[in-house]
Amino acid sequence: MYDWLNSLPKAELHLHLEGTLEPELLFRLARRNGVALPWPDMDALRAAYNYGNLQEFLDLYYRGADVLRTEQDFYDLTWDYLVKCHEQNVVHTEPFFDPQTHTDRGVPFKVVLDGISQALEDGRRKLGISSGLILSFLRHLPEEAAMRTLEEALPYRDAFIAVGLDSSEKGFPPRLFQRVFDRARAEGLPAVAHAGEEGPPEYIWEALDLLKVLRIDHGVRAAEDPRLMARLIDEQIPLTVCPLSNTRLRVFDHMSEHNILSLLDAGVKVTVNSDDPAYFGGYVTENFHALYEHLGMSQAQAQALADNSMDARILK
Ligand code: ES4
Ligand code: ZN
Repeated sequence: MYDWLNSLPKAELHLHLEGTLEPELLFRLARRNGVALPWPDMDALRAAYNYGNLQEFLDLYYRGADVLRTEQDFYDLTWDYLVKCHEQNVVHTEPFFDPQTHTDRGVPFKVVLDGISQALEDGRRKLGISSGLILSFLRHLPEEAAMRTLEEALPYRDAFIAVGLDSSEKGFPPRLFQRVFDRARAEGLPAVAHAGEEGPPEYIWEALDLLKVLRIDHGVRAAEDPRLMARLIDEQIPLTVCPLSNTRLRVFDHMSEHNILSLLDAGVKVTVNSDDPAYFGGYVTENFHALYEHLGMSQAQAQALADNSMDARILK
């Protein structure tokens, strides 16, 4: 079954490039850049991959990203991910990057963007993987900081297909970012947003009605709100679900309790994605395989999930 799932052509629509930083590359870049790490070795780092919630993960994820300094670092990070896509028959990807994680440490926006963009271009040329980059704002920082980031990005407008919203969810509702998303839309940039991962269904309503998103990232808590479920089904709004992420961050205590197949069977346009694969124990195929192992996903359901991912692309 693993090989069959691996061979399915699929798109990945919820992937943080900073979350593809594998321990081997993290240590290699730390050495290359002379960055001191709080972990003595890779085993100690892997032992820290044990989170009680989203915030505990994010603290480690932002610490890890500190080794990314040069254009070559961002190229290497992105290229390694694309090779993984190639191995798993991910034929299209729409990855996120978080510019503020880097610009706030003094790494110039253009250094980050050029490294990523060059790798995506090589992915198209050498691996045949189509892609479109999503610029994501950190919601734990003020809206003004997101607005400055957008202004800094607009000279490179054509390097992006959309804007997104991520980081700590609870206490940072989508409504706080309405003006930034209005500005992005005025520039012709569509939007997606993380909502309903740890936050309530109300945040999903806000993402749809105020930020006017095309897709919801995660969105699994929509199941708590029947009116919202009816809307998602009626309008076929895609949810980019990340099963291994949800269990590692304790959104569900065990994969056997995950609601993705219930959502699929109810008619919601759900997709399978890896979120931060280096930190959550697997890339897209491993996420599909976990659904087979723990939820008894059928081949027809797997095919429907893969077809949904191709349909839900922003870049067609
Ligand atoms: C994230 Cl799993 C998750 N949730 C919200 N923001 C994120 N950034 C990277 N991974
Ligand atoms: Zn995410």
